[in-house]
Amino acid sequence: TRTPVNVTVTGAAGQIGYALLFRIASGQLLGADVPVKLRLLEIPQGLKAAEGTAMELDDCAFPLLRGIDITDDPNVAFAGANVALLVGARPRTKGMERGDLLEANGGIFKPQGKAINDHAADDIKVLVVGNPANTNALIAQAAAPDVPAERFTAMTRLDHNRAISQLAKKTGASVSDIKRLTIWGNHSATQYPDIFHAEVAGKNAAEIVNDEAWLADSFIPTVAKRGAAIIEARGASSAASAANAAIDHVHTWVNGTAEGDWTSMGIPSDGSYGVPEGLISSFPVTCKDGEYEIVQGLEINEFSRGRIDASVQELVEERDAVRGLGLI
Ligand code: NAX
Repeated sequence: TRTPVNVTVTGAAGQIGYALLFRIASGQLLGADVPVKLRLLEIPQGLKAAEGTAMELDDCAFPLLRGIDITDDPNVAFAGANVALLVGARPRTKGMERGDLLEANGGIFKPQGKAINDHAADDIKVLVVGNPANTNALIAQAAAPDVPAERFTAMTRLDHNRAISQLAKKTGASVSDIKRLTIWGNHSATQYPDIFHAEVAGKNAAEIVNDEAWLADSFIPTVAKRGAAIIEARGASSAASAANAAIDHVHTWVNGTAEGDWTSMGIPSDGSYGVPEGLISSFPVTCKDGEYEIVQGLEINEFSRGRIDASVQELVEERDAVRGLGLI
């Protein structure tokens, strides 16, 4: 019998946590034959609600779930962690400046990065969901110098999935016919969903669409502002779709991308495509044997170049701001 994989989830009592934990415990994160132990990290005010969720997890009698620990101590939560999903974050409240937001999140992600550094398992894989996800991942990574930098990733898979769905609608294809779509840059309104290398049932997506105005005025803003549209419609931010994307991100990272396809992940740049080394930016990646690799050699046209550069510039500014605050 396999040893259980330790999965730590922060912000476990939040709405994404509620949509995520049951899917992890049912085997959808790592596979139907992989037992898991859950570690739930919350702030003291969230502990009681997390206990309630744990009661419900018990009540599902998931055969793969081998235990649930709940704590408000990062050093306990990340002890022996193999997978860490960093969901809990400080949201931007009215009137909050970007500097304040970054500082408040630094107060969360720096100690969590250090706890991962000191206590996680050697094979730890980290996904940061909590916003600003890319820069929070950078803060955690910088606080974990003993962990290989590439183990810290940020979630752009929700954007990736949103873009696939929009492109399928536009072309009348099914989502499973869409391949090789890319989200570049920051998980923010500046992100760039790129269809120039994407395929719709084996044909180039940009050629099929053949409508630059639709790309610029409809597709890109629809994908980039989808989070706001969900809040407007639902009265609450994306939760089940965000949890689904977190499941997809880790599942793909661990189990690999399909032959001929790739996915999008926020990862530390190695300088590819002119993205400054070390920035955590979204790239097209293939995954195999638990590791990812940036898809190389894609031709970047002028339309794409400007948009990638703009999003990367925002990441540079966020990095410089957290550097100025002494967070990295
Ligand atoms: P909620 O406010 O429902 O839940 C957040 C939870 O985190 C709360 O229970 C809170 O007590 C807990 N928390 C806060 N600080 C913590 C800490 N230091 N340690 C442990 N737990 C802590 O937010 P939810 O809707 O679940 O969203 C969570 C995060 O995901 C937000 O930052 C949100 O902006 C971000 N998102 C990121 C997305 C992405 O694509 N990368 C999309 C969805 C989502 O907007």
